[in-house]
Amino acid sequence: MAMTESASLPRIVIIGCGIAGIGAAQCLFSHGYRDLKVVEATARPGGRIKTTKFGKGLVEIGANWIHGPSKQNPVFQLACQHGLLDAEALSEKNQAIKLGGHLAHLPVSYSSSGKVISPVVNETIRQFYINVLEKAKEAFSAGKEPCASFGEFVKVEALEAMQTWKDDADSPQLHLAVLNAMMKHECCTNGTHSMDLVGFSGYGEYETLPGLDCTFPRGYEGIIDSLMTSLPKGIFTFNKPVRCIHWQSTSPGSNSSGQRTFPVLVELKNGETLLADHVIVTVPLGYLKEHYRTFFHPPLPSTKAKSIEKMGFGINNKIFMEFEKPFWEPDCQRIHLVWEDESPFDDVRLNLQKNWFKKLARITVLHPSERYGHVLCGWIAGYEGEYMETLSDAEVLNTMTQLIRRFTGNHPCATPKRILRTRWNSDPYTKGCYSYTGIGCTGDDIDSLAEPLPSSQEWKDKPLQVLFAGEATHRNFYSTTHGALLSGRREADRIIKFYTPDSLRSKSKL
Ligand code: 6YU
Repeated sequence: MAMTESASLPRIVIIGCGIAGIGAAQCLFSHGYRDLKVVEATARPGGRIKTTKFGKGLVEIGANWIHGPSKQNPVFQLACQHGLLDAEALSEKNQAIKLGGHLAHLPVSYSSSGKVISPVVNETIRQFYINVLEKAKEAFSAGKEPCASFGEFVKVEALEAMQTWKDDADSPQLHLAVLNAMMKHECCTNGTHSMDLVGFSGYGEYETLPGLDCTFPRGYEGIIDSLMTSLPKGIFTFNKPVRCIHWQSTSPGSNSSGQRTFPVLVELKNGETLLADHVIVTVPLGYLKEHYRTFFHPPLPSTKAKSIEKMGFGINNKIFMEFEKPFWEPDCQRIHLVWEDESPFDDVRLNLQKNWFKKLARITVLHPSERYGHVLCGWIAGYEGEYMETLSDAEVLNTMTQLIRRFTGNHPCATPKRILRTRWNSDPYTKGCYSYTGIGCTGDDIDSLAEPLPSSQEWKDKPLQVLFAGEATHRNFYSTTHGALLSGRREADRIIKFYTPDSLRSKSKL
């Protein structure tokens, strides 16, 4: 139902100007809602979508790819509408590719003794991992939970598979070392310190869409700019962190239909206040984890608080490295660094100062070099990724130089001339990269996070007040931009549905 003149009453405040917040605003605006405000803590829109200059071109500080760029993906749809993708990404062929989350390209793997590892070992481990994922999916569909964590499940399967690796020319230890590097890579994908922290059941909730992951040639931020052009500039407020959301309130105020009371009062850090009928909270789970006890008054119901604690939110930082000349072949898409003496069965004692760089196992090559220059992106997850943020640029550059030189057998071109790294844990309004499903966490925890306040059963006596969007609230697409966008639209839709003709009539009598 489109909003009518008499229905222009509700005042809606959206907290957070990432893709979820902007998506919610756009949906409400297109349904005729005009009393909107998007309040953002930082100086810029986009949140975890952030593009910057490096090398010859642009690099992504936050989201990199459209995961599953095909018709069902709303970010892909928007990118197509606004002409933001190249011909290859738009091709039917690209959209039809189904990888189910597996690697599209076999990496070139270097070992810690400076040798290139045989592609046969890489392929054995890749096949092993594909089988593990299939088995996990089957178990999940059958409602089984063979292990508490996904990491444990991989290890149980590896114990069996190891018997066959003994027959290979390369040693079982090398296979385990390659698998260990693969697990570090999985930590990056999942934004976690260890796959042992990723709950088996929750992991099974994640759904992949068809399409070979693609990038934005002119930067991911293009999607944010495109979404914002359809909205009046006046609704956005920057540099205004919210301190607390007071709900179940009865604050007197006025709107287009005169004097009335508002059930929500939003308190900003600078002491200002905003009154609202509804607030859509889109702040990252990392922020909520740190602040949920004081961010809501009255406090959150205990079920929601427990879900916030159970869900995981971790680090997947990037270190961009620019080289004078490439040491990799022109068709190389990714490089893996394999420490030969490591295995997934090791009992690792953290020594961040000494060993942080050993977590960096995955490097992607930015293609094409005409656009980016000779740029690599190293990925580093978990506590090691957090520790890296505390070091100086010079220390990180120095360590990366030693690392790349060692693994490439002192290749003459293997010296980065410049680096740029992300520091998502140090961002006070994000506190990490994206969500994962922690141990004991199920899809119901994600739904509980998305549940509004008060819950729909109570709307007869108490109006709908606080709604929750953001990537961590999407049961099947958590951790992605499309999950975030869909969650913003879902909550906008909840408000739109709340205003049935009956409820509008009773509201205008207030
Ligand atoms: C994707 C990808 N990708 C890499 C890296 C990162 C992320 N993602 P926002 O945070 O954007 O907005 C909230 C706003 O709220 C923000 O502006 C705050 O400043 C503001 N705020 C906070 N507190 C406030 C307060 N008090 N007052 C006012 N405002 C406040 N996604 O699709 N492709 O390649 C990547 C990647 C390094 C950091 C990503 C990727 C995640 C997305 O970036 C992210 O989900 C959305 O941008 C979030 O939007 P939002 O609006 O919700 O929040 C099997 C299985 C496993 C599952 N995982 C597999 C999938 C892998 C995910 N991919 C990740 C990979 C990369 C590389």
